[in-house]
Amino acid sequence: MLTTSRKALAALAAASAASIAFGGIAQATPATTVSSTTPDHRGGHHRLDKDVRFSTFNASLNRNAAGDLVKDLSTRDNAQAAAVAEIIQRTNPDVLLVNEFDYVEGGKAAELFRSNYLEVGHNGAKPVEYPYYYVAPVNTGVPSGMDLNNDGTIGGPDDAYGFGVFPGQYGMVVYSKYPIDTAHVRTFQKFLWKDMPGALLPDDPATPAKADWYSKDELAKVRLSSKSHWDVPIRVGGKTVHFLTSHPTPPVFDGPEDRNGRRNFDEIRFWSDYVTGGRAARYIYDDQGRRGGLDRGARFVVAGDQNSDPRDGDSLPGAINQLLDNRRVNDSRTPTSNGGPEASRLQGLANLTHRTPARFDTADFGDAIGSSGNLRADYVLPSRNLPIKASGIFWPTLSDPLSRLTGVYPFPSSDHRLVWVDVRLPHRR
Ligand SMILES: [Ca+2]
Ligand SMILES: [Ca+2]
Ligand SMILES: [Ca+2]
Repeated sequence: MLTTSRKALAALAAASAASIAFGGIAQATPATTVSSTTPDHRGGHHRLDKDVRFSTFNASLNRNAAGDLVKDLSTRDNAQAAAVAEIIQRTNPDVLLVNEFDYVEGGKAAELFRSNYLEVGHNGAKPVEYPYYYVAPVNTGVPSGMDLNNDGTIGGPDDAYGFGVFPGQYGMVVYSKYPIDTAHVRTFQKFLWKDMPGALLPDDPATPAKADWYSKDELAKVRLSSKSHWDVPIRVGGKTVHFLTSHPTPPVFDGPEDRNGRRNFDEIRFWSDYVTGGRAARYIYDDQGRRGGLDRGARFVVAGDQNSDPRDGDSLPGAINQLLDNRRVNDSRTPTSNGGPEASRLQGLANLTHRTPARFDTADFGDAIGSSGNLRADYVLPSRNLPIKASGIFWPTLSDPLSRLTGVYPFPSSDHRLVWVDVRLPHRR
């Protein structure tokens, strides 16, 4: 998702906010080598342990109208979908979250992308097969019937439960080579923001009352998750890994009340409390009415475009650190690329003042004057009990032929890069 500095907001507001803000702009990244470890289910060799590749990719496979994605994926001719699919084939994740993939009831778009793009080899890349996938409704584009942006009228993308022009825009899909324990999926689409203790509810600066951007009546309905939060249990060799997926709102496109920055912070906090479990997660309830977070010792991987760089950009200070510094999270190894530092050098501007090393960047926001520059926005964060064996970001340098998949603005695939992490699971004997 395109993130810009507040300076650029006026210009953005004047333009068509929806398409720019959430930019269905496709862009790609040069690739790094990703052949380091081969899980034994691929090679067929018996091993005691299993390395499993978890991945996240904000693929910009959102469209401007309901039905457009299905139309695009119904043929094999969509160049952007093909570039996205080839990136997935070149990196070959075992378990993959795709952000910005419009939700279509019954999984039609997810199935079309699988059959027409993932299972078809592109430019010599091997097809990838995902027997399992998971999709569910999201809050984006769902009319709230309330004036949530306080502009005096009700309706439009900014008054929806999450920013979007139609229900399901900017949704997400999980693909897996391993079985998904669908019966035990937990979704948190409808969790109310006010029910998080100490929630950073925004304040209307024009009134003396505190935390009153939303009225009491609105707070009784305002949801925390801008898309959804899903706990998708993956079954690997007799073990369960909870794949914790979400896509917190960009912390921009609002006013001095910073309702999006605050929501972004609390959307990230949700998973931190969830994996901490026990008392910290007591307030949590899912869409089925069950309470609490993960058990101590559970295995998990948090994945998604969190729209927060630890040191740069516009998210609230400490937002992503809620996860990075959580003692249950393994951040011992940060994925890197060679294309990120090259793009940062070539684009200059805000990148010149960044403090996060450019080799950690996962999103290419650098070209526009006043932009936030390139950020570390996309994360794959395993639990402490899952050792990291390898990791990477698919962002090849321009001299690599695969950089045609990531490219430069306007991007052939997405403005975000695929991030992957290989973790080791003890194999059942
Ligand atoms: Ca409104
Ligand atoms: Ca106030
Ligand atoms: Ca950067």
